This record gives sequence, structure tokens and C-alpha cells, in this order.
Amino acid sequence: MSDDDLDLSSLDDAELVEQMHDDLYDGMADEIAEGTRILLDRSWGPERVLNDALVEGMRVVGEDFRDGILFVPEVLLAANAMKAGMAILRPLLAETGAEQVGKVVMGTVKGDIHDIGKNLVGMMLEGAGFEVIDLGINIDVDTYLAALEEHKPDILGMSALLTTTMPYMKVVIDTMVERGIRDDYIVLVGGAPLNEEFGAAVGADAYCRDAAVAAETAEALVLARRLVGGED
Ligand code: B1M
Repeated sequence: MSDDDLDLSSLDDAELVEQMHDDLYDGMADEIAEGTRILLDRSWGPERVLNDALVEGMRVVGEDFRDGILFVPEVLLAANAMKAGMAILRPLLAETGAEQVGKVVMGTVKGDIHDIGKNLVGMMLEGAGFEVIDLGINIDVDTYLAALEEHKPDILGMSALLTTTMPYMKVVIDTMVERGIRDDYIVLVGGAPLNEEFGAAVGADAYCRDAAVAAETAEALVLARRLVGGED
């Protein structure tokens, strides 16, 4: 049977997830959307679909990209397929009914166009009750600072996926220090090549390993700041 004929709904959960990893690898956006809907219909929670079917599939794509088995055009197709699944999950992840806990301005740093992880973080933050202002990709320091001025968020979040672009986070934070506004905001950073040490070295308040940690950290730090500031 060719992939075209495959009836995804006839597969059991484990087979379907495996098929979705293959479909993501092959950049088949319609199939990823369909698989996502089927798992949700089978009462899978949106976070489980996201982690087991989509993020895990993208991990395999990343390994083969690194090893020179996949190239940019194929990875772009895989990224589009991932986004087709994320578009379905987005409203579900955001619909926890949580009260508005704060505001976040976020973006991927200058020189870097990776946005899947950032978008996931944005979704999880929305789900945790944050208003998220997503500046997009390739964001320079002036754009970050203008957005802070305009939106007055609690948190600035920065994402970087390249070892060559992650040092730009320090440029942004150093400029905030120079302008005397660093302590007005909680700064969170994340992205695959970063770690806690790097987060501390650039002067961020926290490095977040993944989207769930980003949402937990954001909540905890906003709450802590309000307690110190004497707000309820
Ligand atoms: Co790129 N790429 N890529 N790529 N790409 C990586 C990052 C790479 C590790 C692949 C590899 O070699 N294995 C490698 C970087 C190597 C390095 O720097 N040492 C790489 C490279 C080299 C490149 C190019 C230079 C390739 C080229 O042109 N020759 C080029 C760079 C373009 C540029 O940015 N200027 C490039 C291009 C691309 C595509 C456009 C094809 C595509 C991006 C499409 C898109 O994003 N719309 C792409 C992709 C898809 C990847 C991989 C395969 C997957 C990234 C991803 O989406 N992961 C990636 C391999 C990998 O990371 N293993 C790779 C899934 C996502 C859910 O995880 O982004 O880590 P992640 O996000 C997580 C956490 O990191 C964290 O939470 C997220 C969710 O849990 N997190 C945050 C992320 N941001 C956060 C912000 C926070 C908090 C947490 O703030 C508060």
C-alpha cells in the first residue's frame, strides 16, 4: 500500500505516532494535520500530541540534518508540516482558562530564522495565562527595545538556535544595562545550543530548557517579583 492510500485512522496509537514521525520527515503537512486531529479525537491531550508526535519527529529530522542526510529544503518542508500540527494544537494549549498572569515580548535574535521552538514557547506561555507579543525572527536590539518601550511587558524572551547567533543575547542585555532598564524586566532565554551557564553568563534571569519549563519559570518569576514589589 502506498502512503497515499494509507488510512491513518486505521492505525493504532503507536503505529500512528510512528507514521507521523515518517510523515513529518517527509514534510507531509496534510497528513500531520490529519494525524494530529485523530490523536486529539482519541482523547490525547494537546501536550502529549505535541511532544510524542511532533517534537519527537522533529528531533529525528534534526539528527539527519546534522549528519548531512537531509538538507535545508527538506527540513523546511518538515518545519511546515510541524507548523500544520501546531496550528491545530495552538488554541487547545491556550485554552486552559488561566487568568492573565503577565505580558511577554519575545523573538528570535538577529541573524537567526528558526522559529518553531519560539512559537511553541509562545503557545505554552499563552496557555499559562500570559499575553504574548511575538516579534518574529531575526530581531535586532533596537526592535527588542522599542517593543519593551511600547508594550511594557513583565518578561523579555529571546530564542536562538545557532551557536553563531546566541551571543547576540548578550548584546541585547548589555544594551538594556547601558540604558538603565535591565532590572525593569525579567529576561528569559532559550534554544537548543544554550545551557544554564550560558544564560547566567549573558546576564539573563533564567535559561529555559523547553517550552514547559519556560511557562513554569515565567510564572514563578513574575509571582516572585510581584511579592517583592508588594503587589497581591
Ligand atoms: Co537549522 N540548524 N539551520 N534550520 N535547524 C539547527 C539549529 C542545527 C542544530 C541542525 C544541525 O546541524 N543538527 C544547526 C545549528 C548548528 C549550530 O549552530 N551549531 C542548524 C543550521 C546549521 C542551520 C543553517 C545554518 C543551515 C544552512 O543554511 N546551511 C540555517 C540557518 C538559517 C538562519 O537561521 N540564519 C538553518 C536553517 C533551518 C531551516 C530554515 C531549514 C529550518 C528552520 C525552520 C523554522 O524554524 N521555521 C531549520 C530547522 C528546522 C532546524 C532543526 C532541524 C530543528 C529546529 C527545531 O525546530 N526544533 C535544528 C536541529 C535541532 O535543533 N536539533 C536545526 C524543534 C523545536 C521544538 O525545538 O527549537 O530547540 P527548539 O526549541 C525548544 C527549546 O530549545 C526551547 O523550547 C523549545 C520548545 O520546547 N526554546 C526556548 C527555544 N527557544 C526558546 C526561547 C525561550 C525559552 C525556551 O525564551 C524564553
